[in-house]
Order: sequence, then structure tokens, then C-alpha cells
Amino acid sequence: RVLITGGLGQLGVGLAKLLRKRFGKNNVILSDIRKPTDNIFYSGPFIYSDILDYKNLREIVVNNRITWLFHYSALLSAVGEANVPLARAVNITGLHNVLDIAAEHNLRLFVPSTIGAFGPTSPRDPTPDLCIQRPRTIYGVSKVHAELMGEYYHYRYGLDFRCLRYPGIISADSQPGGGTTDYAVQIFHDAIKTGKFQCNLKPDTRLPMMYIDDCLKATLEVMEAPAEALSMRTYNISAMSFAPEELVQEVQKHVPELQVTYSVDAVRQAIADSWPMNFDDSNARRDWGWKHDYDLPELVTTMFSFLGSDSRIARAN
Ligand code: VAH
Repeated sequence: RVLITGGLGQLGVGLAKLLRKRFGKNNVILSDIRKPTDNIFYSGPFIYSDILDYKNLREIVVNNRITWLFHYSALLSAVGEANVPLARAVNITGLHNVLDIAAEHNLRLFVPSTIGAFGPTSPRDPTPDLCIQRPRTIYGVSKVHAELMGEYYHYRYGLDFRCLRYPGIISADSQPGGGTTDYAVQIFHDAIKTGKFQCNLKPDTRLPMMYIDDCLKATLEVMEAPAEALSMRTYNISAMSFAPEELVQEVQKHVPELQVTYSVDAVRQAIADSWPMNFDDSNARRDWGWKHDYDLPELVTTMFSFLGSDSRIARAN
């Protein structure tokens, strides 16, 4: 059975839906330190858990006969910079708890890494799987640590550790939680609600991005890949890269009267300027057949089909 930590974040609920289709509703357990809404309970098993409570986590794994663990608990980029001690505890001590339990109980462990695991001294265009990694956020430092520790536990203890470096993820029915790439989700909600969008990054800030369905598909694919197919434990995955000005242009094809202003947030801009501009994911494509389905036009069309750009026109009339 599967356990997802940090399950109420941007990706957890969508991942649970996908895995429950695949493995059965009661074989996928969502957990988080936050209290879920009722419909989360209706959609399948949820267990409240604190990733820093090692004993409780071990009980959950043993009592529920967990065999796969997706570890999504983390404070992401800008949020982590606002509370470094908590980010270090959750992202590093929490990871250590998960690694020990996974090794002890022979779990297959997935930990997401990120474009944020690279820094200003990494090659940025493109950024390959293997290169200098000196990130400048506690989030990035903790994710490089996760990559290194996961690979060490794999080679030292035989832990089946698998890791994908995610781009900024765009989703319609879940809120992002990190701050730096969140503008690319907010624009859709503002375009529909008010027709006005204030972007907190510079118009030419290019970042790797991906639609959530591609991200979740890749995550399941790499977890189901035969072990011998994996030449690495940690892979970049990519779909597209765009700057705010390109996203705005594509969104205005659906909401022509959208007005955009730029009010740069210095913290988020500095983080974005230290991250990859384009991701090289050729190893993932070669080893386990990764390929994305959503490019920028499909992303925007799909987001509006979810969020209903026509509802704004209805309101305007
Ligand atoms: C953030 N959306 O902005 C998250 C993610 C790679 C970006 O980590 O921090």
C-alpha cells in the first residue's frame, strides 16, 4: 500500500487520485499535518501525521503495511526563506525520518526534487542532470541534500530511492505552495475573476514549467519503471519553459482584455534568477521513456477549460 506525506499540498491530492485509480482507493493513504476538508475523507483514507514524529510515522508504515512512500512534505522556495528553521526541520530532519523508515521497512521511496536544487553557478540554459549544484535557498539546499542522501542510502543500504526534479507545476484545482512560480497559476484565477493581473516577476524571467498531469504521470512512470532501466536515481523532467510575457500572450488569446502590470518581488526575483532557464531531461526520456503531453498552448487551454474562462464573459454581459 502507498503512503503520501505532505498529501494536502499542490500535488498530493492529484497524486492520490491517480494512484487510487491504479491501485484501488483504500490502498493509497494521504497524510498531512493539516486538517483536511470533508471531501478529502470521502475520497479515500487520510491519516493526520507529523513528519517530525518518527515513532508515529513508523506506526503508520507498519500498521498499514506500506510498501511505497511518496514524500511530499516540504517548505518550498519563498515560503522556506521566510522560516528557515522550520524549513530545515521539515525538509531535512523530516527527510531523515523517512529515509530511515524506508530503509528499515524496505519501502520504495519517491522524493521530489526541483529546479530549485540548482543555483547561480549551475549551467542554466540548459541545466543537465549532473552539474554544479549550489542553490541559494534552504529549499534548494535541502533538496540537494535529499538527492545525495537518497543516493547514498541506495548504494549503502539498497534503498529503492527514486527522485524527479520538478519544474514549476501549474494546476487548476490545487493551489501552489512555494511562491516563486506561483504567478503562473495566479494569472488564470485573476484573468477570470477580475481581468487584471499583477505579476511579481520580471516579464522576461524564463523558468521551466509543467502541467500537473504531466508531473503526476512522470512520477508514476518512474516509480513503475523496472529497476534495471534506471541509470540514475535522480532525473530532471521537463515540458516547457516560458517567461511571464509569453504566458500573458497565450492567456490573452482566451481573455483578450486581460490587463497585466508588473510589481517585482525582490525575494522571488532573486530566487528565479538563480534557477535553470531550460531543463535537459534527455536521460529520463532515454531511460524510462519520459515524454510530456502539454505544451504552453495546451496548458492554457486546459487551465481555462477547468476554470471556465467563459464564466468571466457571462459576468461581463
Ligand atoms: C516554488 N512552485 O515556487 C514551487 C516550486 C520549482 C518551484 O518549488 O517554490
